Amino acid sequence: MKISRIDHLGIGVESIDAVLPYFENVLGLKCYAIEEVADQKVKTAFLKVGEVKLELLEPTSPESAVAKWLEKGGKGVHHVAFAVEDGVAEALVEAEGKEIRLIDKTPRPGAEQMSIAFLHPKSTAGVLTELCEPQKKN
Ligand code: CMX
Repeated sequence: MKISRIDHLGIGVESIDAVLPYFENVLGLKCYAIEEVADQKVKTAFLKVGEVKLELLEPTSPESAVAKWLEKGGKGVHHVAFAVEDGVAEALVEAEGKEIRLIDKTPRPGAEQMSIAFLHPKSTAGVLTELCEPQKKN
C-alpha cells in the first residue's frame, strides 16, 4: 500500500466542550469542524496542525468503541490515521494477505467524507490504525 502521510491523530475524550479550551486557548489551534459520525457513534471536532489534523472523539453512545476504551481507562491518543493513496479496499486485501487482523473487512464512511477502515492493534504494534482516503464520488 502507498501511505502518503499521517492524516490525523484521534484523541478520545469524555467531553469535547471540556477539552477544547486547552487546544484553542493554550495551543492556539482552531477547531474548524464539529461533526457527528453516526456509524462510529462519536461526535468529532477537528483542528489543524500544519498538514496533520487532530480529531477529538467524544462518544455519543455507551456502545461506542471510544466509550468502551475510556471506560477501560483509555486516555489521550486513541488511534493514528494514515492516508492511503492507492485505495483503502486494496490496502485491506494487502494487509490481510500479510496476516494483519482487520477490524473492518471493507471501508466504511468516516468524518470529513472519508472512507475509513481499522486494523486491530494486536497486529499493529499496539497502535489502533486507521486507513483512510476521500470517499469516491459516483
Ligand atoms: N489502542 C490500542 N489498543 C487498544 C485500543 C486502542 N485504541 N482499544 C483497545 N485496545 C486493546 C485493548 O487494550 C485490549 O488489549 P489487551 O487484551 O492487551 O487488554 C485489546 O485491544 C482488546 O481487543 P478486543 O477484545 O478485540 O476488542 P475491544 O472490544 O476492546 O475493542 C477495538 C477494541 C480496537 C477492536 C475497537 O475499539 C474497535 O473496533 N475500534 C475501531 C473503531 C473505532 O475505534 N471507532 C472510533 C473512531 C471513529 C472515527 O475516527 O471516526
